[in-house]
Formats: sequence, structure tokens, C-alpha cells
Amino acid sequence: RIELRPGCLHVPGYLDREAQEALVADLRRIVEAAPFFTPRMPRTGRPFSVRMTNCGPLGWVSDAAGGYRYVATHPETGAPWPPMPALVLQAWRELAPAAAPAEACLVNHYLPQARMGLHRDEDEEDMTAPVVSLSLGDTAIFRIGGTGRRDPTFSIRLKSGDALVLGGQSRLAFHGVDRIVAGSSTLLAGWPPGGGRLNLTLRRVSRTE
Ligand code: MD3
Ligand code: FE
Repeated sequence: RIELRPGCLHVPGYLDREAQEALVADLRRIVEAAPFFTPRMPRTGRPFSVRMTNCGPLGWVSDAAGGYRYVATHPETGAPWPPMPALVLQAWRELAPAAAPAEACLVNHYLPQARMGLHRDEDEEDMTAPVVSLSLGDTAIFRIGGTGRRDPTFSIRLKSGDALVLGGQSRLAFHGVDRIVAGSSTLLAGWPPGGGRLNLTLRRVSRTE
């Protein structure tokens, strides 16, 4: 466990290969029930290069008309999000032991050409709970800075099986994915089509009493 900056904990190899394979099998079933969709920027409708789905009581979505928000149902099928698998619930208990139960697990799929620009996660009401990220498949060159857009940044490689816990002073830090290292993992050779990288972000959304 490596504290990269206050509140930003990197856990290389948190999931062993067997757990990674089991989680991919869980995700395959989740995506059968809740297919990947292409989120779009508020107002402009510009598509993200990352495709997304969710599991858990709430899911993060974005489109031109409604903007960024958490909703209980899939934007295209209208069905409730599938439940979080046991491995995801266990990761939240282990990595965010002081937080209320996770409500949203966003699943991001990066084909090798996909990126995620520098942004802050500020659509949640409860900013006291950390965000937990689990990486599967190809390595990501991940960038993180401070709470100001112009603060200095640094990059780290997030490999298959790594966890990242973003809490405290890092909860509102700018971050993004500069690029995916194509062919760096064999984990996603069978699924999803095109391979690449899957990232799960586990979040508490609502405040508790
Ligand atoms: C740092 N996802 O879904 S996960 C996102 O790899 C997102 O898919 C990236 O940023 C991905 O919003 C990064 C690591 C992460 C997640 C949340 C954070 C880093 C964070 C919240 C605050 C600071
Ligand atoms: Fe983010």
C-alpha cells in the first residue's frame, strides 16, 4: 500500500489473477443485463471515448439534456442496474471500512484508443466517503493532481488487479487517464470485444444521518 499523496492510496496487486478472472466473469453477466452505453457531454452531446455501465442501486450517467447524474435505471433499457457482485462488496468493506455502504459501481470500458480527460468527481452528495477504483486488463497511464485545475500533476501506471483509494484531501483532486498501454495484459482476451481495460469505481452517493 503506497500513499501517493495525502488521501490517495495505491494498492498494487490487490486482486490476484484468480480474483480478476472471477470479477471479469461477474462483469460479463452484468453487461448482459446492463449493456455498455456511450455517455455524452452535457449541452454539447459530444460522446465520451469510454463506454460505461453500472451495478448497484445507483448508476452514473450523462447525456446532453440531463448532464451528469446518478439514476436507478439504465438510460437505454430502463431496467434497474444489476446488483453489485460479492467481490465488489468485499473490496468496499476492506478498502473503505469507515464508509457507509457503496451505492454505485461504475464500470468503464477503455478500448486501446480511449482516454479520460482531467476532471473532478463532484456529482456525489457524500464527499466524506472515498472512491475505490479497481483496474482490470491493459495498464492505464493515470494522472492525478491537486484540487485546482492548474496544480502540478504526476502520473502512475495502474495495472490489472491494482486498487486505488481516493479519500480525504484527494477526494476532490483532478485526475484522468492519459492513455492505455495496448497489449499489456492477457486478462480480457476472451471478453469484452476489443479487449483494452475495465475500471470499476465504487462510490457512496447519498449522505447518511
Ligand atoms: C481521484 N475513472 O470514473 S479511476 C471516473 O480509470 C474516473 O476509469 C478513471 O475517473 C478510470 O470518474 C480513474 C481512479 C479514480 C477514481 C476517482 C477519483 C481517481 C480519483 C476521485 C478523486 C480523485
Ligand atoms: Fe473520475
